[in-house]
Amino acid sequence: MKQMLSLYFVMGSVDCTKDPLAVLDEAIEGGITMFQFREKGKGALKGVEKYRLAEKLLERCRARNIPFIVNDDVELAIALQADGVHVGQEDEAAERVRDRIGNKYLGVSVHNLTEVKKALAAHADYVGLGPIFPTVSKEDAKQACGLTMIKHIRAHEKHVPLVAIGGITQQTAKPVIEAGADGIAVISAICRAEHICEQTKRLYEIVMRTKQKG
Ligand code: TZP
Ligand code: MG
Repeated sequence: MKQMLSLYFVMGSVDCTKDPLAVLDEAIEGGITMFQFREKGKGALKGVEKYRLAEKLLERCRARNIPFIVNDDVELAIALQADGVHVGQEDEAAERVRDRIGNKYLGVSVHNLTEVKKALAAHADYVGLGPIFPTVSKEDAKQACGLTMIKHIRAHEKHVPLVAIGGITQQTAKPVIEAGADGIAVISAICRAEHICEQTKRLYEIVMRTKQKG
């Protein structure tokens, strides 16, 4: 799990300025280790259109052995036979999701140590902590928690698989890993890059190099 979290790409059609399939292809080519389909925000696809896009993105991930996680839509994850589900604190309770998805991966968004402990009690496979820094990609994002929250959680929960999210860039990936995260989850650092594949490769190298040192 900690290996898979290294470079976790999160994306939906709203985040892309070009064809999401092309964006995902380039990101996979660049070395992402996990993918989350997060179809959210203004203009997000719904119903059958959402399903069709998910299906195509899943196919790309399957071909390259990249775990495919669905954000906050248990029905979709089950229908697609996706690899897992990611839920936030305001979504369906993690315990219930765990019951519904059996042994698929379960990720839970957290903001503090109490929420980490709750997620672990609900048998989450990993937690996503954030926003670490201010983000442009989530309308209802809470206040940035900074690197100190990563350190705080790591000091109390030494083994929890933890991916950091929110405003992480090529400049901040290294300190985030040094603070104790097992990986970085990014939207805009990849989606808004001019050369997606090259940018992804750079992020991958920074994460891997920093993890090796730790
Ligand atoms: N959850 C907390 S911050 C965030 C989510 C989904 C958005 C991350 O996007 P970016 O562009 O990498 O800051
Ligand atoms: Mg959610």
